[in-house]
Amino acid sequence: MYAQMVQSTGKGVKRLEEMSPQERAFQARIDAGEKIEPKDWMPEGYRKTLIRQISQHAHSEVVGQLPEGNWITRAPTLERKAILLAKVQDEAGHGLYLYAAAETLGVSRADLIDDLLMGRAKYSSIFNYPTLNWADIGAVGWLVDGAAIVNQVALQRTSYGPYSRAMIRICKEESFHARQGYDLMMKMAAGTKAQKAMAQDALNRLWWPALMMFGPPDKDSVHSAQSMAWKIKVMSNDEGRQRFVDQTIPQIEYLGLEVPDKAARLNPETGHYEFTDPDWDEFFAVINGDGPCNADRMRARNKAHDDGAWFRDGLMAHASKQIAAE
Ligand code: FAQ
Repeated sequence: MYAQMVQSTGKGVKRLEEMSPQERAFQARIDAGEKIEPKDWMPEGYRKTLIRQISQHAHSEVVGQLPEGNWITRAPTLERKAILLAKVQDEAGHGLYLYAAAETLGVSRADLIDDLLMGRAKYSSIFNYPTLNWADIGAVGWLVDGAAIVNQVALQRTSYGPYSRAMIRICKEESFHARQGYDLMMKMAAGTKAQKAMAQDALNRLWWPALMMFGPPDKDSVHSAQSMAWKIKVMSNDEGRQRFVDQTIPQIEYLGLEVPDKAARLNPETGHYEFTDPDWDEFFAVINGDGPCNADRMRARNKAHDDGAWFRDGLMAHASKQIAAE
């Protein structure tokens, strides 16, 4: 089913002979590894693709606060609560850097947020899964931030200057997120039988959605070819997924947990793990609004936005008074 959907929207790369002289000069700058800055000329498709990707990334950071935010009041110790609070706050900050980077492309943050709240914009599929037990908080930091880092480290080399600079800063903070997640998993895996079972359960449930974070298989990816030619993306979806699996399976073994994919095997010739694909029909259902928590997430974001109206109004009133007094 999903293959049909992808074929109907699939796109290739614009060939050199189809480009205007201006587009060719732009492509030459990209090929030479130059960064593109907000005031530079850019093809409309480049601008639109960046707005789509950066804003979806920003929405993911903001919606991504919800599954973990849900556990702040239930963190088992003061130390864990302080760590989780700091992490969730960091995600809000990442959203802000990314909205600011998108705004350099001539869109307004208010419009982008409106797109999210009205269900017109996507955010990462992973945040439509629930966090059911305390070990999920460890697994989110370890697996979700871990997968995000694999992608974001590559995105530090993206061709658009403001996005690349935002990624450099975000990656520093994400490394702390992943480490605190793994630290929590180490405690749970080395704890009582019940704690170890919670850790395994969290891993079993989040493994497949974490693999989906990298997007559909390369052969079905709509945007990859053009985005990679423009170096908006510097790594393919399958490459990212492979890197993540290669780094994570040894970490699972170190924890003494079982790899959820019973067929996963290290291929000694390639040095890479062979692994089972996640259920791509489930992935497309989730990104099209039909995942376990899509409705909850949208309700929570809309409520937070409505509840914050008085604060935005106050800021605007204060700013108008200051302008009037100048
Ligand atoms: N979820 O043609 P492609 C984080 C959509 S990190 C939802 O392959 P593309 C940190 C895609 O938009 C997570 N939708 O797409 C954190 C397109 O639909 P469209 C966020 C997905 O863009 C941790 C369609 O499928 N990171 O939040 C997903 O070339 C913990 C076809 O796919 C980023 O956003 C998905 N997983 O490659 C926060 C990184 N995958 O737009 C809080 C930047 C694909 O045409 C707590 N983004 N789609 O309607 C990227 O690198 C790329 O956008 C990919 C997808 C690799 C995600």
